[in-house]
Amino acid sequence: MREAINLMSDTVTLPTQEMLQAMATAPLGDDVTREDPTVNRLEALAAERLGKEAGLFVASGTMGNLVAVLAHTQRGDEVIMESECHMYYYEVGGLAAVAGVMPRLVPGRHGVLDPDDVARAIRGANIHYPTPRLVAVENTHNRGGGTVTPLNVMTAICNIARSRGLATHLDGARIFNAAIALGVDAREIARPFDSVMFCLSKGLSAPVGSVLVGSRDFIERARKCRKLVGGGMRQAGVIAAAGIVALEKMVDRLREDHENARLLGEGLADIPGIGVDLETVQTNMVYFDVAGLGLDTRSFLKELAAYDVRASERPPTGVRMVTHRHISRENILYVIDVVREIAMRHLKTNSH
Ligand code: TLP
Repeated sequence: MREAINLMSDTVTLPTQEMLQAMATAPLGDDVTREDPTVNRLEALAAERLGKEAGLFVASGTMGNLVAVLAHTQRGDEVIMESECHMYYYEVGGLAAVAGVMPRLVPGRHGVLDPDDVARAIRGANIHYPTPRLVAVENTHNRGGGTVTPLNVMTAICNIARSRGLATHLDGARIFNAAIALGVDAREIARPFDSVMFCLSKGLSAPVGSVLVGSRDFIERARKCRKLVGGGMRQAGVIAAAGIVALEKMVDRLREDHENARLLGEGLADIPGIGVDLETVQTNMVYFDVAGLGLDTRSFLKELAAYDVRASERPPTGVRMVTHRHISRENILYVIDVVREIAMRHLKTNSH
């Protein structure tokens, strides 16, 4: 039987042999008292790679974003963010439930914010208003299609925020995908932001973990916030060891995932009844719509599963496919064939 092709997310990637080896031999200590040499090494490496003073290893991207918000804000403050961003959409309402902040949503274009809209969303001082404290940007933008915000746009947003006294945070879960797409060092993307969170456990293939980076002062506060949410891990070097390999060895290969996503997007765009906006296929994601086949997301995914292909749902009629290390060019060609077969079947049925 053919092995299942799992395009649900790049989070499904398994650790490499080199990671497992590093995990087995990593020097360990108690990280709550900063005595885990492997965690310390990962945090320093992450800070250096993103051009910031310090880093903090966290259990997940969700925890990294939450800890950043906790460290930047006080309860009742307002945080300006894109309407479809992950922090608002997929993080269990932690912004409200834990940090007690008010999200102020600004619609972007495929997830990319217009700096003028951000400027308009920042309110002046008024006895009636919450205090605007933070602007959060997501690059690459997940629900936007894995889209990339250009450097000049990020700089403009951060300059506006700073001039109005607000801090800036980047949800850079996939910052290295953005760096490859923009053809720049990830430091350039991180530069204008006060804090950046990025994930080791997505395309970079580490089994667990994300890193939050920023100034020494900010990370000091964030460390306390991490403890508050139960994220003080002990011999965490056993997982940080894989993160070091992820950063040192796994970044350049993300290029392949982008090429495969492009191949997939173009292949799907050619199939009648499948709607793909190729403009949004910029990194390792392909979003498409199956309404043209007279199907909803659930029934399409069921048919896809019969061919051992998995993808994630964006109901009512949307589907997301994410390319990663376990997806080959040959897999992509197979998936395009399968989708064509499903489409032909339905277009024929519909025309009867
Ligand atoms: N995204 C996941 C989940 O939404 C399922 C995915 O499959 O894409 N920021 C961004 C932009 C993300 O895409 C994600 C995860 C996170 C933060 C949160 O990271 P984790 O899953 O480690 O908490």
